[in-house]
Amino acid sequence: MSSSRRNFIRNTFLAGAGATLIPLAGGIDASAMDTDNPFNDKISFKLPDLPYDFNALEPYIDVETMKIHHGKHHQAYVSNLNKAIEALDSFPEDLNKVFDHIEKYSTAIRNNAGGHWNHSFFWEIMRPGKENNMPTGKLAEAINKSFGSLDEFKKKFKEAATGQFGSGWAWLVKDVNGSLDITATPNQDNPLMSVAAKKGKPILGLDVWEHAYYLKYQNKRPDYIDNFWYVVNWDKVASLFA
Ligand code: MN3
Repeated sequence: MSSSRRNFIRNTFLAGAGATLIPLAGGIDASAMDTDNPFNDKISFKLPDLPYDFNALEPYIDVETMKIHHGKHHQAYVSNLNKAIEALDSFPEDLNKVFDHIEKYSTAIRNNAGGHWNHSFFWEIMRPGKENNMPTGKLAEAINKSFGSLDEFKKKFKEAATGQFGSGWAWLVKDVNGSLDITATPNQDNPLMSVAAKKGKPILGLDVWEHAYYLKYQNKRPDYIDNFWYVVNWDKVASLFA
């Protein structure tokens, strides 16, 4: 395949990753993109745009936090990932392939590939806040089946999110049997990684690093978690669950 053709596909893929996250969730097979070369020779990851304005999640998540979180923190994961893979001969464009064998990669790649994927995901599963924001349909049924009720689910998710010592993430995952489960991961790990204590497909995730909430909530992580429920994009979560 010519390099211009490959670049076209790569740029299309990256645009899609930011907009829908479907490629990140496992849709794209890098080997299908170029049969001669299962990996692409020069990969460069890019910061996706937010799917809404920086102030769109106010008052639950403040504009300053969003600007720094996206423009500085997420950008740093992208830049450091690009730096970490610079010397490698090849690197999969589909981060799912990296997460499947994360133990084979450096700590820098683990942290920054995780950071890039996790934040791209996080932006997508939020939207401008509203009262009585809750899941519907099959997702609501599955939550009730797995946790007893929405309130019980929120309680268990909050326990996981507050219980994550130091920096990390809380997740709602769909496991291999299609059941819902809650887990937490340290640093920028996620449940797609081979090393995860509980593996599954993330359908909801909450960043509980202090940089995600400290400007507005200081040490009150539980208040940040309570307010997160107003901005969850349940339609997106439902589409990831389906
Ligand atoms: Mn973060």
